Amino acid sequence: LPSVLTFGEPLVVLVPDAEGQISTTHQLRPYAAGAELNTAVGLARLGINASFACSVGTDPLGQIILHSGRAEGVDMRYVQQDASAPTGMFFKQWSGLQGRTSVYYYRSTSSMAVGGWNPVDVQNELQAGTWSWVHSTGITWMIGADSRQAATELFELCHTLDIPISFDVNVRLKLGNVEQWRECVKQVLPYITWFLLGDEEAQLLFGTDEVIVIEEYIRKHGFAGQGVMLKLGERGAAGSVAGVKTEVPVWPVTRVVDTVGAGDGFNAGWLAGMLRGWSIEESMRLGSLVGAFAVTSMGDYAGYPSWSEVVQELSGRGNVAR
Ligand code: KDG
Repeated sequence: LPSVLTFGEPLVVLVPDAEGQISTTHQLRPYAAGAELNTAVGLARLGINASFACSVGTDPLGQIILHSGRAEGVDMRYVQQDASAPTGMFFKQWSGLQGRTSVYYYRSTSSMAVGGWNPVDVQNELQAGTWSWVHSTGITWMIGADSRQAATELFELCHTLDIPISFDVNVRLKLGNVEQWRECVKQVLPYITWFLLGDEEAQLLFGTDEVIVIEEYIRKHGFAGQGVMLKLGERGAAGSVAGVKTEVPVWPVTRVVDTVGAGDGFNAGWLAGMLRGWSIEESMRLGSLVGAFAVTSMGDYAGYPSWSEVVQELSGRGNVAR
């Protein structure tokens, strides 16, 4: 099977054991997270060779990232360890309402944001043909100037080498305003093969969540790739490839615990399908299934399924509500 590289900022997330305010919680559990690491884990669980590149601090949180990725079977050899800055982190606060989670970031001084990440090793491996697909998100562009520079160079190199790129915009307004996010999209559009986004992001950036309109718009602004994948939450997902629309429904879930990480899960499922040579619709259905598993638990990727669970679900046996 082909192998994938994802790159971006990993974060340790601290999740309270119980519902309620963090200020009155006594137990917090650390999990590895970060959009691109989540997707790498999702791919690895689905049997796809996945490597992850980033920089972490030489602190214990960096160890959590390394150990967690390795435990999931992600190739972590391109994770640089940087003594100059710590690993980023965030807290999740669970409101107890359906899938509502607030997040609080502590990342502005992280190794990826200010440590001067310089992935020369990744550039060499790209040139050597190690990966057949690359995935990242807009967060990598928005956390700091060095990260943006390194990420742009990697995308330029992939483009030159004809390596397909999927890019999920992953808007985080705590990292920049809408105008800055539009700038980021404009900058990457010429390099990417697939543009992935969620419905709220579509409304923010383009004022519509009609996937065909979004594809038309980005094609007028430098996009020359394959198409757009739009994640619509409870409405499922919609894709547009050269103006042809494909829709899949949401995979039903009995109890939504936390939706953070579901979009990254969708990306992993969709990509795993595409890399297995499935049709776009089948790949989207797999994305939707992984997204459904994702919302059943509190860690970002804790709920992602293994390949055998996926096979069980797709064959109509088993139940997503666990
Ligand atoms: O998609 C999940 C991410 O939101 C989470 O892991 C943290 O990378 C993160 C971010 O920037 O929000």
